Amino acid sequence: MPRISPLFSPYHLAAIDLPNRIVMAPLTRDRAGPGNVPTTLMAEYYTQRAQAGLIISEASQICPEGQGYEATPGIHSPEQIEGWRLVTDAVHGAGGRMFIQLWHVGRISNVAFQPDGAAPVAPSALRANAQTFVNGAFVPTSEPRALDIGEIPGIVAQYAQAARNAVAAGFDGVEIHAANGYLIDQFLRDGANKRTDAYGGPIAHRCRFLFEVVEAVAAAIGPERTGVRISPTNPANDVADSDPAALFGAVMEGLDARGILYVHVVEGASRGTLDEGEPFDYPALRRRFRGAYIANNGYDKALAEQALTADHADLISFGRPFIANPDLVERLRQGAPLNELKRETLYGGGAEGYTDYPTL
Ligand code: 8OZ
Repeated sequence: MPRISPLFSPYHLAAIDLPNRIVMAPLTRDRAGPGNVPTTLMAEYYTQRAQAGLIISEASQICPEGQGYEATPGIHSPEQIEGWRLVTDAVHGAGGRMFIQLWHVGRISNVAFQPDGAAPVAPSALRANAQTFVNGAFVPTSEPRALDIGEIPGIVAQYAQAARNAVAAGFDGVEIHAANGYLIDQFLRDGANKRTDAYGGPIAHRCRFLFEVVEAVAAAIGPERTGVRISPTNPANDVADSDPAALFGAVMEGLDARGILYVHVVEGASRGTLDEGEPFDYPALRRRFRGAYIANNGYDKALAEQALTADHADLISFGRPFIANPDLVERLRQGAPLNELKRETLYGGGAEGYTDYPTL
């Protein structure tokens, strides 16, 4: 009998039946239309990839202040909800399932994106040594201002409203972006969060913002439709922490207590490989959480099969391979070679390097 790859065994993600263990990772492509509204071209791109067990959308800002890069889609205006409806209808029509990634960039922004050219917001007034993407070019981030404690409930409420908007737009669930040095990650880490109030200092305080967001989103649309993405050792966007093992141990326990659907873990340094970044005990993280564990970063077919067989993960997400291979699922099934990624068309532009990668 031919061996059946563990990548192709079905999985019950709560009430959502996945035909395989292959997840399309969230991927920023900067192709939203005017008003940061999703387009029919975006619907075509995602629909080409609908064989994935689950698609997670590119990061999508929950409010105007949450934007940090050009032409990233939002999920806060009626036009954006309508635009996403085109996408989810097309993906569902092709037999797929899709979550949206909810994003607030915090200090990884530029005054060019902020209402009235104001300073971006962050836990503390510390500029990140990082770049954003404005008018087709990379530019430094702007100096942020520290959020007043009285502003925090309003941002938590924006996450909850974005989650309701996502359901109205036809998404099957949401992934809260708590990774890669954006607002929630800025609160989590002591390198970026110097607050002395209830949202800074000890680990329990630094986790407070994340847990409030998770509770608000879960109350709005259900914990069984709520996932969270974290990146314990990713130094991207200038975040660092003095004790990532203790911090993310507490994060996992708090997420477990709130009964959410999954945790999606960027293992290592993003845009890198599994062995880049600080060594970290990911299995110890997984043991603290009873929901699904989605592993990400630099997996190929062999590594993914190993991780599933060893019960390291329930699902594996693929990023760069999905950009260059609309039929990645079929290619993995056949063990076929993969197309090369074209870096020059990653961010911005139209169909070229987006919807024109060849299938087998
Ligand atoms: C690449 C370029 C811009 C944004 C992330 C949302 O790292 C991103 C992102 C990636 O999570």
